[in-house]
Amino acid sequence: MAALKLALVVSIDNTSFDAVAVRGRWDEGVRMAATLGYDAVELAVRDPAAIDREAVRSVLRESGLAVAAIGTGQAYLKDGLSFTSDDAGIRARAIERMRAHIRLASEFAAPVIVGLIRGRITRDRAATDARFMEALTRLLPAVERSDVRLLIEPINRYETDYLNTIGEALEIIDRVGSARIRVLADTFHMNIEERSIEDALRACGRRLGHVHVADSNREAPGFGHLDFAGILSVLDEVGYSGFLSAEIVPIPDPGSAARQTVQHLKSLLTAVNAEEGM
Ligand code: LER
Ligand code: MN
Repeated sequence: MAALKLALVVSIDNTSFDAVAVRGRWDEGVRMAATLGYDAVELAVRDPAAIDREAVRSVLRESGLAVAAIGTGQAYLKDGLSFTSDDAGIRARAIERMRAHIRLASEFAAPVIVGLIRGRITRDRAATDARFMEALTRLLPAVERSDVRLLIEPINRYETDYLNTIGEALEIIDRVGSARIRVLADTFHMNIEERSIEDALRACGRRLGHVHVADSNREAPGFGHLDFAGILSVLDEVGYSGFLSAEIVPIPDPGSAARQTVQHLKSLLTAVNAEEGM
């Protein structure tokens, strides 16, 4: 089994998004992740212009953690920015904001997530696809210059009506035709939307760029009924060697949820490795 690395989502701002175990005291969150044995943090950033980069850099250096990805959902949730809005001004501001996220990501050698900021279906599906494709195409030069990747994340139907499945994201990725755009597979959303989580992961193949882990109820892995042993074994099959980033609700509390994730996934990884060695 390729050495998968564990990351914990930490929000710099005090977000209202519920599946972030650590919000507010982000520096304590980073230190906690390091203590619990995580390899990295995924930083949720509303606006890169509003964060103290030096402080982030110094806490990361001190804790020895990498940045697994930069999340951008708060630019949509808090600031209403969207690539597919009917309002051309909002679309332009969403692209500008994403350029700032790309610059930040490049400083931390991390990919950038295109999640809720893709927006919802406006007018019709074809018009929405065209707007989304335009945003991605306009961002490509910055992506290439900065040597980062964009990660398109399928999100379940209760949060958006646009791009719910891995197949829909792969179709867009193939249409853009750049190896710098990959898919982000989130086990919580996949449990709602996919016919088979394993088959959807197989369909990604090399286009799989990042993985969010949460159980069926969005609690830490092992607290619901997803088959993480099966998921890890398919990730191995497709040659995925990136991060498993815990995007989980803080139940029963942030520390316990974060600890449970490490314990559950590490014990499964040990079991998969032992089986392979047999
Ligand atoms: C983000 O990674 C996500 O999974 C969504 O549910 C909300 O942004
Ligand atoms: Mn996610």
